[in-house]
Amino acid sequence: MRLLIFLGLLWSSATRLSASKWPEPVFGRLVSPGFPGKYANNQDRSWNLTAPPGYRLRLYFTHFNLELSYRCEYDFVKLTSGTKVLATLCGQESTDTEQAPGNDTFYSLGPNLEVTFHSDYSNEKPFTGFEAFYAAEGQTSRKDVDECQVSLEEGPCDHYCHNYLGGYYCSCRAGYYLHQNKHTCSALCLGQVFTGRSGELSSPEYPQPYPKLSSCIYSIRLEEGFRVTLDFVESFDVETHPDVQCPYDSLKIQTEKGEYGPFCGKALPHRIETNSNSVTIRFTTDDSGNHTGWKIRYTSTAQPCPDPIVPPNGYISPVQAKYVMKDSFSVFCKTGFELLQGPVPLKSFAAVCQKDGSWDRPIPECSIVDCGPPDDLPNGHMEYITGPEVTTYKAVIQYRCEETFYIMRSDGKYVCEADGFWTSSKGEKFLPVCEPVCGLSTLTTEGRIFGGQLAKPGDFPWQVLLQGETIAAGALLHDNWVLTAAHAVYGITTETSLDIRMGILKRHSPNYTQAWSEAIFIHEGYNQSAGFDNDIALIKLKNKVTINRSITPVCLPRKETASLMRTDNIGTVAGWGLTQRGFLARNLMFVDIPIVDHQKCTSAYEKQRYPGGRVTANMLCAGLEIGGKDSCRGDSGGALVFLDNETQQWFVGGIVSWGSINCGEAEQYGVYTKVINYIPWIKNIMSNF
Ligand SMILES: [Ca+2]
Ligand SMILES: [Ca+2]
Ligand SMILES: [Ca+2]
Repeated sequence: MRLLIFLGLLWSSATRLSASKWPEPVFGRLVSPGFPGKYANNQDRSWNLTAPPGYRLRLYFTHFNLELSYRCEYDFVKLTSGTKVLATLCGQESTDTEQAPGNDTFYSLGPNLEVTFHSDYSNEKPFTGFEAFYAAEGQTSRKDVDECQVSLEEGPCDHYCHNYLGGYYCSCRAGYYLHQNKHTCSALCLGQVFTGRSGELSSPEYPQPYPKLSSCIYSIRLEEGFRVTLDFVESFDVETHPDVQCPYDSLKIQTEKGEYGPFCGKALPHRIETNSNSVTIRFTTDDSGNHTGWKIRYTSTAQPCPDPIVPPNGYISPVQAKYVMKDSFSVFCKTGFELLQGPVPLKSFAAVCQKDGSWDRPIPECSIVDCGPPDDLPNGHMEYITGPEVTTYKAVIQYRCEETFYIMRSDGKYVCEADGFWTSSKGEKFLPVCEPVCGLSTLTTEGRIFGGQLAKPGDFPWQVLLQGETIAAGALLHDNWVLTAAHAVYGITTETSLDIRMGILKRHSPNYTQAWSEAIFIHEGYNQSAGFDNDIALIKLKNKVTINRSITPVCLPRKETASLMRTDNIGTVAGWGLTQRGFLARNLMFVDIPIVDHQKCTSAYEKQRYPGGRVTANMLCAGLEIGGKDSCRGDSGGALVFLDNETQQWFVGGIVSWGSINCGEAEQYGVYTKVINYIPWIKNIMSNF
């Protein structure tokens, strides 16, 4: 039975074919890949279309948007008939060198037409490609009825009409679909959602006539707390009937609380206060009429929050006439003021209006920045300039160092800045430094006598007593370093065993200032068994000592002071070393002694062999040719000082190093480490440790 039916079907279609006035109609639609979306790169498509013998093919475009390139080399649609290229198309509109189809209709030469689409490897922006329709048509007298060839108004199709031999069909533009009646283009207008706090919506094509047989739904969806207001604007034209309410086309508005409409006619409907945050608008049309539709502008409001009160010394942003739900404002303080919520400082502040019309947090205040009590300055003090104990923004204080013994390199003026830090006029946020003044002494150079004398208080305030297994001396540098001879501290391994005393004249005085060494630096060129070259060392103290009349550092020589240490210039050396009577001195003694010609001193020691005694360029000699005045054992490491005439400060020119075994011997001299040769070594250690 089934076979019979099948044969019957075959027979009937064959009968219809032969009975047909026309050959089987050839027509169709071609689109670029992905149409109506953008086409991809590297696409190649071709279509071989064939008309029945004696017929030709007609092709035209309803949409064309390809990348434009010179001579359409990148992307193109090519139409070929047999061996002849009919057209190579690209771009959107024709230019001098490239062709776009526009409203042109293309015809094949003979029955064959090949359509080729090509896209290259890139696109500067997305392109939507093309849509084309083709159909076979007669070249002979057997003419088809062209159903599309009537005036547009009365045409059988809403959008596009496509004729073919023995019939026609309709198609629609993007955004529409062909209604099942085959000629109406219904709008695709479902599910449009608006979430902005205001906006506009209108019927499709507005202000052109709206499409037929369409059912559109628009939704306004705002957060809870907002209330939507609808205003019909510009024009309103929806098909109506004099007796029946909106029987054809209608506009209805719906909220969860109620319904408005249906609306139709030509009068603008009144404003609608929906009192809702969720509004649905439905628009349905029938299959006839030409009406321009409607346009709605919607706005929304919410319960307003009270106007924010600007705190003194602050400002708010943004400034608005009204603040409603979700609106926010920030508070900023003027320079020198900071946000304070109760006792808590805030980095920033922003309040948000809530749906019940209240702000979500209280407004903070702008409190003046307070830098707080300034730090104490070691060896100095501070004065309030702006007012007693005023430590707020722009307050000024003045640091000063203790007079005479300390000096400040900066002006010591600090201002409380907006960041809450006391800041110097150079922008520094750390304390100034009170540096000890060096080389102050009560010693005078008037009426110098070349003989051992008792030192008076304040004469040698830099003099340091090093009490180890033997005694030695040193000179205070800055307020935490002692300069001495390498041989005086050589071999001292347990550094704390070095008992350092300052501020004394009597060696056994119980009233001394005690210091301890933190580190000892012996010159790397010093070799205990190879003479006294580089006989220099530095001791770093554990703590800074307080500078006063009896403890003051000695200065280091300046470059310019080299001229004060030439032959016959007089230096002064102090110490508790062996006296002429052969005992260690109880009281600090000093002698004034002239510098001796270097050559003379060198030859003197060449004549008499002293163990390891060779005078080098790193040494100074001082003493009297007749002998008698000299430094001696126990004085080692002490400073040979000179007065800098220009600054009236004493500096260390030499360090007691070595000499004849019989101190004060004639034609033998005291030998001192030449400090000026070691300035870079001293400064390097003092600045790095
Ligand atoms: Ca391309
Ligand atoms: Ca036709
Ligand atoms: Ca209608």
